[in-house]
Amino acid sequence: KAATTAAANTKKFEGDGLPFRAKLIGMEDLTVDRDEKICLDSMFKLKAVVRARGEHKQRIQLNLTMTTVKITDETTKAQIACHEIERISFVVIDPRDTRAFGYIYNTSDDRHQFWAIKTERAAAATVLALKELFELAFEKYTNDVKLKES
Ligand code: I3P
Repeated sequence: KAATTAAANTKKFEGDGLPFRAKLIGMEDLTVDRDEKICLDSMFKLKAVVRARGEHKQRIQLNLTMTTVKITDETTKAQIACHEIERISFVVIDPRDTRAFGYIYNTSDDRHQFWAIKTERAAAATVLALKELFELAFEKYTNDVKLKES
């Protein structure tokens, strides 16, 4: 039964994955791979940078697939980033803005990039979908381990 439920849950992440319209607030390297306060400080700083510039934020599309978060430019469709789920170590919701969230992506050369994103709708929907992906990935990992052991 549990397996059937998990399979049904994976459907929406197949192919191009689950899409979300959003805007890119900004990105910067942090010194840690998880810390709510450091992430929120970064979020406010990146928002201030956007305000100071006085330019529109870049419109993007997020696609959540089984293994990655893909970020593309909404207008040109050019790929901006492709983040493997297993390299995302922390997700944060902006308590002052229901449409903003961010996450830390750990690069292969061990940098901790914080990506700050403004979603078109409630950020909680995107964060919940991300959480589902983490759970599915963990489930798959534990099942693979069990298979190897049996
Ligand atoms: C816009 C307003 C929008 C914002 C937009 C601003 O300012 O704050 O809410 O979109 O950002 O330009 P104004 O009211 O002065 O037109 P988000 O809520 O999606 O951030 P943008 O220009 O970066 O798209």
